[in-house]
Amino acid sequence: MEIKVYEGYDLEELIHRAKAELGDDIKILHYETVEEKKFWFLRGRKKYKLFVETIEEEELTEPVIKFEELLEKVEELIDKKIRVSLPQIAQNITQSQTVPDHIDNQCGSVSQFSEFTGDALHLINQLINKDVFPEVAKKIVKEGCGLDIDTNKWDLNTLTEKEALIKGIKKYIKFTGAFDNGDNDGGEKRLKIYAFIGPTGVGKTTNLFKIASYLVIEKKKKVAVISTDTFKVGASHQARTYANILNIPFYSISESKRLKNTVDELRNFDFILIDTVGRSHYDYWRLGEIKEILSSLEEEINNVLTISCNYKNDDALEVVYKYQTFFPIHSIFFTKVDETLKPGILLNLPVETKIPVSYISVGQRVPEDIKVLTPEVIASYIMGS
Ligand SMILES: Nc1nc2c(ncn2[C@@H]2O[C@H](COP(=O)(O)OP(=O)(O)OP(=O)(O)O)[C@@H](O)[C@H]2O)c(=O)[nH]1
Ligand SMILES: [Mg+2]
Repeated sequence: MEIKVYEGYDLEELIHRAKAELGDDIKILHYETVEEKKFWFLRGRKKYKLFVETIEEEELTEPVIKFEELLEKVEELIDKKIRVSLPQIAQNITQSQTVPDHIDNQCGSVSQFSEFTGDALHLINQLINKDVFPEVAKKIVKEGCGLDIDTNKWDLNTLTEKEALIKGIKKYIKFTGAFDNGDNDGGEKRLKIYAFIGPTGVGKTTNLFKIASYLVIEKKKKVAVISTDTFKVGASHQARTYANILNIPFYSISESKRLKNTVDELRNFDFILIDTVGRSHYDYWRLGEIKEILSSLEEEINNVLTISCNYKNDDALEVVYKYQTFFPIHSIFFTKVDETLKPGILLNLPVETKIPVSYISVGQRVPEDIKVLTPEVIASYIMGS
């Protein structure tokens, strides 16, 4: 683009000149007048300055746009806009307490919150900020709501937001309680086997020994540990050291037959905790190997899927679904909650998969950094209190 200036005494003539020179498609930006005085006592003559924008050849030719490509781009932009602005929009709604018309019209997804008002909206917003899926947040918050007569919208009917959250958690999440739950109910004594499975480095071995410590030291249970992790260098040494400190039997086993025989020998124990080698959920071959070893046992095995809270929500869901195709999962054991500010995974995973949850690991210290999961514990971590 270039700007040309034409000067003369007749404006129309200047326009003609510009068109003759640059073609009919010129763009006139503006013109100004100046008075040209030769002597101070004479009236000056009016002179014009015409500013014209020249249009380049390329600009004139019509751009070739494929309709499908354009549509794809527009869809992409809308998608991006919705994703980026949802939490912000939720916040706006919270502040104004009502859904502004223009937002509702512009972005259909926002209307998913329009049935809520007041503290309920505030709580939904808080959950979304902790990376809770909007659908999960809505479901859970609704449990602690009643219909507000004035606005005909859902608002909290509990004293505090935390109470509402706990109500929703109780409705949608199942809790196994501690692994020795029900042991003192006078029922028949029975060997319980828990196998810790999950991706690499999530904290299976460390947390297995936290549980072992609790069962041995606090509950005076007879506990043995079997490690099927003969793959990782030093794994057996790490586990054996923990077992020695607790003074409990420890076995390192890589064949299904030996596992069966060892479990037969430990029949009079209260608990056998099995540590497995960490495997990627995409490594079907290796997951098949773990399955094969464990399936040699006739006894029921409670498979504890260990997942780190600093996993992305979608990745964690993928881990659960993939592991589920190999193992029936007794419970999800969350770890490393101390490594994230947004533990929405604590709600998303159990609500979406309907698998019960058991424990949460809150640091590296063995044995103290562990808690049995309850609705109150989850609510505290989500609310950051
Ligand atoms: N910050 C933090 N670190 C943890 C937690 N739980 C375990 N860890 C650490 O995570 C690291 C890996 O723990 P491991 O128990 O060896 O993990 P694993 O799942 O057995 O690993 P593989 O056997 O290699 O698959 C260790 O440094 C642990 O101390 C936790 O709750 N918080
Ligand atoms: Mg390990």
